[in-house]
Formats: sequence, C-alpha cells, structure tokens
Amino acid sequence: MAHLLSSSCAVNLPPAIKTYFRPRNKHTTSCLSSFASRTPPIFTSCRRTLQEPNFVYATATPISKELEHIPKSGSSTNSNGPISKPKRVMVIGGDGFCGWATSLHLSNKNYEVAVVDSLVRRLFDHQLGVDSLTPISSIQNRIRRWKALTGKTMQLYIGDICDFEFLSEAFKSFEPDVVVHFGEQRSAPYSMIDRSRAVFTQHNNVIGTLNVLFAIKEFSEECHLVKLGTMGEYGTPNIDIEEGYLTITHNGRTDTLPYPKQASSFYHLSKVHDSHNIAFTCKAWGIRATDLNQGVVYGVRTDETTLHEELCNRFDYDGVFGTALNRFCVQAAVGHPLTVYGKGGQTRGYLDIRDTVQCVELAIANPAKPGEFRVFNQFTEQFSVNDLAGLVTKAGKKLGLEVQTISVPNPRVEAEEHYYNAKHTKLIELGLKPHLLSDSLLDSLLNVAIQFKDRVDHSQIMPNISWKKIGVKPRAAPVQL
Ligand code: NAD
Ligand code: USQ
Repeated sequence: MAHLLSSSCAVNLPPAIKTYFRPRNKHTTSCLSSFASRTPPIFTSCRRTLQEPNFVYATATPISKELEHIPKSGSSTNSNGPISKPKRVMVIGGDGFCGWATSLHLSNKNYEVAVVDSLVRRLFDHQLGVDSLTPISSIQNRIRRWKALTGKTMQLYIGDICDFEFLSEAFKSFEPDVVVHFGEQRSAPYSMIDRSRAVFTQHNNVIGTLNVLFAIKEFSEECHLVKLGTMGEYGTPNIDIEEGYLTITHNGRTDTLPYPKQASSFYHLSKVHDSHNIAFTCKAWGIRATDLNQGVVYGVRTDETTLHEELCNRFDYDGVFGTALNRFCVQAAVGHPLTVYGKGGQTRGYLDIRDTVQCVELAIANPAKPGEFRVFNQFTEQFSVNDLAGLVTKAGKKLGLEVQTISVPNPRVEAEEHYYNAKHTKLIELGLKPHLLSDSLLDSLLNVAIQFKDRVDHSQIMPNISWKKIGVKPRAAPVQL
C-alpha cells in the first residue's frame, strides 16, 4: 500500500524528551513512514508531506531528563525497610481511550508504567476530520502533568508495534513484567470503509499482536500478556455464551473447546485471529496470557483523569469511532434524535471505563500460569440499543432535555432481534466491584456532553459506512467537511 499515503502527523518534540532517530534506508523505516506505507489514503484538506529524515522514530527514554535514572526495579524504601519490587507494566495503546485511563490507574497504584503508542489514532481523527468531544492534550503533556501532580513517572515509547525493531528496543529498554495490549485499530465501521482500511485493520492488529508474542518469547519469557479482545468475537449465538471455552459432547465423546467465533466486521475478525495466535503460542512456547473479551465501554471519567484538565480522556461520538451509549448522550445534549440502528434489539455487554481499569488491574494481580491461555468476559451488564435509548431519554428529561429517538436504516449486517446471555463471572470472582449504569452516571455523562456541546460537529453524528456497500476503491465518503 506504499502508494496510498504521503502524510504524517508530525510529532512535535518538547525539549525535555529525548528521542532517537534512525537513518532511513531500504530496510529500516520510521514509525511514521511505516504508517505512511500502511495507513489508507487521506481525503481531507489536512494532507501533509513527510519530512525526511528528521521525524521521530521512537522515544526510548523517560519523558524528562530528571527521570533518566529511574531504577529498573523498585529500590525505594519506607520506614519498614525496602518495599517489594513494583511490577513493570508496558501499556501498548496507552494514548487511547482505555489505554490512557489504565496507564494512569496503574501508575497511581504504584506500578511502573511505560506507554507505547504510535499515535495512529490521532492520525485517523485528522484523516477523517473527527475529534474527541473533550479536548485532549498531547501524550507528552499528559505524562508531564501526571508527574507534576503526583510525582509519578511514566516512560514513553512512540512507535508502531508492527515495526519489530522498534518493539524489540522498547522491550529491551523497559523489561516489562506485564504487557497490556490495547494498541489496535478498534472501530468496526472504520474497518468496513473500504478495502484499504479492512487490510490496514487486519494487518495492524494481527501483525502487531504477533510481534508482541515474538517479543515476549525473545526478550521476556516470563512476561504476562494481558490482551484486549472483544465480546464481539462470539457474535450473537442462540445459546449462552461461555467465558472462552465450551464443553461439547459429540457422537458420544466430550471435549472442552474454544467457544465458536462468529465475528461480524473485519475489525472483530482481527480479534478472532489474535485470539487464535495467542492460544497457539501459549501452547507452543509456554506464554502466559489473559484475553479480556471486553464489551462496549461507556463513560469518560476515572478517579485519575478528573485530577486535571490535561489528564482528560477522549470521548468519541462520531459515526466511526463513537460507541452506542456515549453517542446517545452527546446526541441528547445537542438535540439530535438518538440513532437506533434498525429494530434496536441488538444486545451487547457494557461496562464503565472505571471497570475497564479495575479489570486490567485484577488480571495483572492474578496472572495466568505459564502456558495458560485464559479468557475473561469483561463486561458488567447487558443492554439492547433500545434499552439504552430509553435510559438516556429518561435521564435527559430530568435535566430538561427533550430527547427523541429515530430508527436509522441499519448500516451493519447484524441480528436486530436475538437471544443474548453471556457469562461474566470470572472477573467478579477475582474481586471486581462493578460500577453499574446508574441514574447518577447517566446524569454525569450527559453533563459532560452538555459542557462540551459547542465542540460537537453535527455532520459527524449520522453513520455513513455501510457493511454492504464496502468496496475496493478508497472512499472519500466518510469525510464530511
Ligand atoms: P483507541 O483507538 O482509543 O486506542 C487505541 C490506541 O492504540 C491508540 O492510541 C492508537 O494510536 C494505538 N495503536 C493502534 N495501533 C497501534 C500500533 N500498531 N502500534 C502502536 N500503537 C497503536 O481504542 P480504545 O477504545 O482505547 O480500545 C483499546 C482496545 O480495547 C482495543 O484493542 C479495542 O479493540 C479494545 N476494546 C475497546 C472497547 C471500547 O468500547 N472502546 C470495547 C472492547 C474492546
Ligand atoms: N448502534 C446503534 N446506534 C448507534 C451506534 C451503535 O444502534 O448510534 C448499535 C450497533 O449497530 C451495534 C451496537 O449498537 O449493534 C454496538 O455498537 P457500538 O458502535 O457501540 O460498538 P461496536 O461497533 O460493537 O464496537 C465497540 C468498540 C469495539 C469493541 C466492541 C465491543 O468500538 O472496539 O470491540 O464495542 S463488542 O460490541 O462487545 O464487540
């Protein structure tokens, strides 16, 4: 796809960040040029030209000079003597919605955190002309602000995990005990725009994860992989969904097998491929892994992100990256009818972003055994799209909003009325205390939407990516100027 793109989001280098550059030759490409050859075309006016050779390949050292001497293992003491070594957690995708909240939470809990991110998600936003409802700071400023507020440091590696050389450097430099892997293209609609985005999504996600597996094998065999999967891997079967495995008796013989997968977008399919690759390497190489099959995440605030505006998390509401409940809250706030696709009986597992961070912490604190491929279904409640529209309408009324709902012709191919009963007990058994969807949470989400309603681009609300109309040619349609 090298012909497709000649753009980059130039990474501005604050003086305090040490970076290293790699000369370009035919074998080595920079993080951004690797995206330039992999990301699909831009159709917006923000096209920029790559400036060679002075773009950032990766930041391989701590964010500021005074942090350069952070010891590899915790050597601090308290009045009772030396404290135990904090775990070193590499958060891949740590600049994203789930990853940023998780990085802060783990840092707050005294884990040593390294954020690894290519910033490609910020590039998608530029390409599609979409933006977070909430203003978000650069990752460098986020990390600096966190240090200023708490004294806690995070290391930052900017690069593409599909570039194995970059990933190897990050592994060798940080020596993680745990890798939490959020770093994927995570939008189903994005993966259904056109051929090049479908290919990008599967390449980015499957090869990125494969590289992480090889890096663990090569540099950090004991490392526990905590990988974000998705409930959408299972689809909507007409039987109960188990946590990863199903015991089947067939022709008189019984076995426990991976639960059947019926994903319904090229994105969701990339997660299925990831799960198979991880399961295989656990068996073949003895890797220890936890696949967190997460449901749809809602909310934006966590204890840490609310400490300062520069720590604020992203809040997607557009038709490509926005997810159901968050979208409905923004729609209610700006007087747009709630966009229920089709009949609205589509039922999924949902969870609060505060529970995402809690679940990841629980998975880290209770690691898988060597060779074990563990699967947890990570959600707290099930709702249909109609249920969500009803809840937002009720909560909106209390705030004096007049909320309407429309049925939009479903742009996706999915069951609109179906059985859905998914097990989700394993994280509860480990100690998860769910934040269930309450009136007060809806109230607070609606208030965030109202606070930033002037930032809403109304032209980005309606869905315009059709599962059936996906074509070979790059599509300009998703960009609305
Ligand atoms: P996001 O788009 O906000 O964040 C993903 C981050 O990963 C971005 O910062 C992006 O720049 C980075 N990234 C992508 N490809 C990369 C690469 N090759 N190298 C380095 N960094 C890369 O997404 P999110 O909502 O935070 O989702 C995080 C993970 O959780 C994804 O794997 C997603 O599939 C999973 N998940 C999300 C939800 C949800 O509702 N948001 C639900 C279930 C599962
Ligand atoms: N939907 C509407 N109206 C909208 C938006 C969505 O009716 O305005 C419907 C969709 O058709 C779908 C359901 O709501 O049936 C959920 O859609 P979504 O956009 O909220 O979430 P989805 O595309 O499934 O993807 C999100 C994340 C993805 C994650 C997944 C978890 O973007 O990264 O993997 O949730 S799960 O759904 O369990 O697979």
